[in-house]
Amino acid sequence: MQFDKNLIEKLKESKSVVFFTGAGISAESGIPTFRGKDGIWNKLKPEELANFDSFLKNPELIWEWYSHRKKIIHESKPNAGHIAIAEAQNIFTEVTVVTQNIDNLHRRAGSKTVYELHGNIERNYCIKCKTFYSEELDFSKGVPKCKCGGLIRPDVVWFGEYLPEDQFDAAEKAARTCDVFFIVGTSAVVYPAASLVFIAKQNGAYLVEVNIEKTEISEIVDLSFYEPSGKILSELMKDIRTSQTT
Ligand code: BJW
Ligand code: ZN
Repeated sequence: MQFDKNLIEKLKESKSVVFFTGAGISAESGIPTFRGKDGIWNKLKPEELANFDSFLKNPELIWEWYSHRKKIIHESKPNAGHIAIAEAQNIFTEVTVVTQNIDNLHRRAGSKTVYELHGNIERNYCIKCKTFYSEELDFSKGVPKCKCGGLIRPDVVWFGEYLPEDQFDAAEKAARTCDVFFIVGTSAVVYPAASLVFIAKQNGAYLVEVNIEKTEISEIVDLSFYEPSGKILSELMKDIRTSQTT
């Protein structure tokens, strides 16, 4: 990929960069996306599974879905896209990752400042007393229960639930103050996460989209790459580093 020289110069001068990521960045690690061409929710309706009422009605089914995804996530590794974003820390003064993913792959790739808007599949909590539980849950007697008798659920954000306030506030601040805002592998249809794109734009950030297809926000970005994120991000970081040494 031959990048425009002006883009490389612009990026070189940038100090604060945000990577806003979605399921597409983890697609190359073998984790299915929700929507888009190969999305799992072409077959399953998101709102029907990812909500608290469904969990109360049929916790076995919801746990079956999360246990299946947990297994895929455990067997996966960060890909070239996650690694390129972690490498960006060696290029820019400030790098913030704002992710909608629950898979922990940004941290595993080495990214230090990661805000998780929709939780993390490695944590769980009791719906009654809010006690947190680690990953090792006991499924031998069916859906895991807390000492207090309450059902244990994954610590993820379902439809109709508030995002963790500290994570969203920090993400919003980063979106407001960054020079460049990358939007990587997200359909940008889920709010309030997608509102960060508009916040970044209103505050003068340069918007770069990386996705394999057009999305809801494609019309408002400054630059788009319609190719897999692993390829684009690794080539882009390599070009910036090479140009820094010449
Ligand atoms: C690649 C690639 C490659 C593939 N390289 N790219 C009407 C209007 C506006 C908002 C609403 C509304 N009605 C209701 C709402 C609110 C609702 C919402 O946004 N709904 C819309 C869908 C209509 N939002 C909420 O409910 C949120 N909470 C909230 O609003 O609280 C306030 C409130 C409280 C109480 C009452 C009322 C309001 C919470 C949203 C929670 C979302 N949760 C999920 C599940 C998380 C846990 C889990 O993982 O199981 O989060 S849903 C799911 O969508 C998941 C994702 O994080 C999220 C976003 O998806 P993402 O990451 O964008 O993935 P995809 O699959 O959509 O896209 C992948 C992209 O990758 C595609 O574009 C591909 O092309 C691309 N791609 N390969 C580059 N190699
Ligand atoms: Zn409890």
